[in-house]
Amino acid sequence: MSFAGCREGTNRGVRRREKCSPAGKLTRKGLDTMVNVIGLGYIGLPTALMLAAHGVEVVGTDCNAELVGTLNGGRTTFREAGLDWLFRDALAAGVCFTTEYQVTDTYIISVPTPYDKFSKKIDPAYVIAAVRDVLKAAPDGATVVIESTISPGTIEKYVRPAIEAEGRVIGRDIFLVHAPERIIPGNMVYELEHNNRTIGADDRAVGERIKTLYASFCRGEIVVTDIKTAEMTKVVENTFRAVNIAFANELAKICRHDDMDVYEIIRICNMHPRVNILQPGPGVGGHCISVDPWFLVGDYPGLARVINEAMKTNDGMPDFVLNRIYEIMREKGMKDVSRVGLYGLTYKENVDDMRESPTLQLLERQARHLGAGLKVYDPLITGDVVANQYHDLDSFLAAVDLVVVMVKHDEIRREAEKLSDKVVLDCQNVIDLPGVYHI
Ligand code: SAJ
Repeated sequence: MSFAGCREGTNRGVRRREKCSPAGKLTRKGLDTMVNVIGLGYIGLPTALMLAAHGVEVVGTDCNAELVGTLNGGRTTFREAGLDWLFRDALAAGVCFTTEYQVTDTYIISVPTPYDKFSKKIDPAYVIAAVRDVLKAAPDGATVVIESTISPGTIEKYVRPAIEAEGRVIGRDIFLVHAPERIIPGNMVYELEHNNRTIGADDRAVGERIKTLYASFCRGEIVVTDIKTAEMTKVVENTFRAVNIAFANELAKICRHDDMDVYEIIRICNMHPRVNILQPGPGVGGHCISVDPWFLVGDYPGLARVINEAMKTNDGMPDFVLNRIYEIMREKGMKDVSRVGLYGLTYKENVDDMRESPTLQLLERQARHLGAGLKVYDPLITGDVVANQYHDLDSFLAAVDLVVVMVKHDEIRREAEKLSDKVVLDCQNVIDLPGVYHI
């Protein structure tokens, strides 16, 4: 299911509150508001459901009619622990989904923010289009909350001018807030409820009002600050993690060079009270850690040097894995690439999200060298997305001699014994069998 945001001119119309709102269901928490959540993807949907399940009147809007139809048909659009339960609670509480923008006083925009791979800058088109569409519905006095991850200065550079161009005065007609999301795929529902949050607002009172709204479900501490600080904290959090992972990946390369055990070294170092190194892996995927730090490189190319190198290190990992495959095949006298299988297609374990996945990056690198034929399997990807893809573990294993563990899904940890007669390159350090190779 695509969560692509809507660009210009896709506004499906404006709808008045009463048509979509269930009678008698206002605010157990005393919040006299209806929230229109715009963009029902990985962030917008859980947020809309969480608000609704906690007594806030919510209408979810998305330009993708198929997605809206699926939700209205009583099905969620992606797999996530606890999401289906939350969905049931929210439906019982009266949440509804539409392609139309609502007339209300609070909007939460959570549309995607892709980045331009060449310039490394954010592409704010979806956010701007959503803001423009919201303004067609929003009455004077409404608050527009941007949840989408944006680079520092995006609101100043693009969102404020978009609002002013419509003749609306910020701080009088429209109030702006940035409330960046922080939830981790795989544990979203729990983290939505328990993580601390940041609210950036021009106006303290507006920030406090939005804080009260999020506090309807969020048990963490909610800090109110200014918009630019909120924008920056979000990107810095993901950059910190990206740089830490890059450090681990660089250590893996150093240790490989002199045949040292990087995992043991990191384990021991992390016993120091002030050291906390993350784990090396076959690359960094997802739409956050592998993307957001580039915003800083794109905007501050002369200053963001460490970040730039870290991102290049992470981006180089699929090539490093390809090289390890080549080394192992040579060592074992293996010649047939079609007997090599990649386990895992998603960007990390136990999610069905393939955005920027290291396996897809690796396959692309291989294709660029005119290579092909690697077999691929992922228990969470049911559709056919790449060539030579398998849909069950046993037939995948029967077709390969060398298994490359790219993703540590629960399945492979459970079924590790099935790899005992294979050559294994374990890029995730989860297979405890003799003779296993590592990155
Ligand atoms: N990875 C490693 N080594 C590690 C940890 C992760 O190689 O030790 C890889 C993963 O395999 C994956 C990638 O990094 O390919 C990113 O995965 P992740 O689990 O680190 O993070 P995301 O992208 O799923 O979610 C992050 C989270 N940010 C932080 O922890 C600072 C989450 O809280 C954010 O809300 C999310 O980005 C976001 O939407 O920005």
